[in-house]
Amino acid sequence: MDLAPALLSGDRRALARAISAVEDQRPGHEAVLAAVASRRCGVPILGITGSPGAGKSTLVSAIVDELRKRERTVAVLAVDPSSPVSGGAVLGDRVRMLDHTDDVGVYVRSVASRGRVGGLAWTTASIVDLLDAAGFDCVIVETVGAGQSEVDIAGIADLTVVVTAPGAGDDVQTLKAGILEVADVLVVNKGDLPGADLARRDLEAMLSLSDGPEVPLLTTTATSGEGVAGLVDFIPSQAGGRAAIIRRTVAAVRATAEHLVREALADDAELTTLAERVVDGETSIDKAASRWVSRAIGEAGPTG
Ligand SMILES: Nc1nc2c(ncn2[C@@H]2O[C@H](COP(=O)(O)OP(=O)(O)OP(=O)(O)O)[C@@H](O)[C@H]2O)c(=O)[nH]1
Ligand SMILES: [Mg+2]
Repeated sequence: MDLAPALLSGDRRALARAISAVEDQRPGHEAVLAAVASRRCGVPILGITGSPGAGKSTLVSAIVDELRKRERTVAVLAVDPSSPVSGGAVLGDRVRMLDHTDDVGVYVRSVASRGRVGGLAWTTASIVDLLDAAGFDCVIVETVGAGQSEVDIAGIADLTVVVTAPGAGDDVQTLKAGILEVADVLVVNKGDLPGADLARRDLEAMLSLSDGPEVPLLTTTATSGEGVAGLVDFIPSQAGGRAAIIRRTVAAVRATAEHLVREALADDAELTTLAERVVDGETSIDKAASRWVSRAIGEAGPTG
């Protein structure tokens, strides 16, 4: 089967196979990406990140419900940090998404975040391209906010939503590390729990200290859907076209380059020799490091 035309005509099995091909970097994946490239329209990408257990998946499900009420189709990509196998989705995610399995306007897929500990798989942006070309009105990417992933998702997403919830001890404290800078919208989920007001006040206090742009702060109860319509209102209603595609392609090229360089650097045969030269006073650590990196970049792949 020729994957690209089938995918473009709405064939879900072709889409699933194309995603697997990209995820595993199988032969032919570049051809599929090239074949669908002109059919991308820069659909709005919603990034959902935040504390483990904050209710991200439940919130995604509620957002899907709301989008469907508005007659918009949606693809959900759950980037699973724990599963080493593609499709070995978080069981919970699957169960919560079962509501949508009969709906052709909803597509749910999990991918593993291999190679980027706690972060996004470096192939995520290309998978988003496939979903964009497959004709969904909106793509949601859920990722656990650990390490680099907030930063990664902000590169790909048009709207980055950082989710926290009361009751998880020092949740709000852990949000401090870099996450406020990437949030376009902050959400206190589990608004039905007693600690929600306190969590909100903590975040307000934190936001008042930051000198970045003003970030809307919403409260949701994902389990009942309360507050979710207000969040969905922030999702752009139109595809962003070329500019949106370029923005996320920047993230894709960056992630792929990092991957290539990291792989090249993993071969440290020359490193011991360089270290010896540093120890013998023939060169400095800085010079040795930049030499090692230049060699890695030189060897990291085809040019063109
Ligand atoms: N009370 C209450 N519980 C909620 C709410 N939203 C989610 N939960 C519960 O919180 C737990 C975690 O929800 P998930 O949606 O799996 O959270 P998550 O952030 O996706 O979790 P990970 O992907 O494992 O990081 C589940 O038991 C949910 O039922 C809410 O609004 N109120
Ligand atoms: Mg989840």
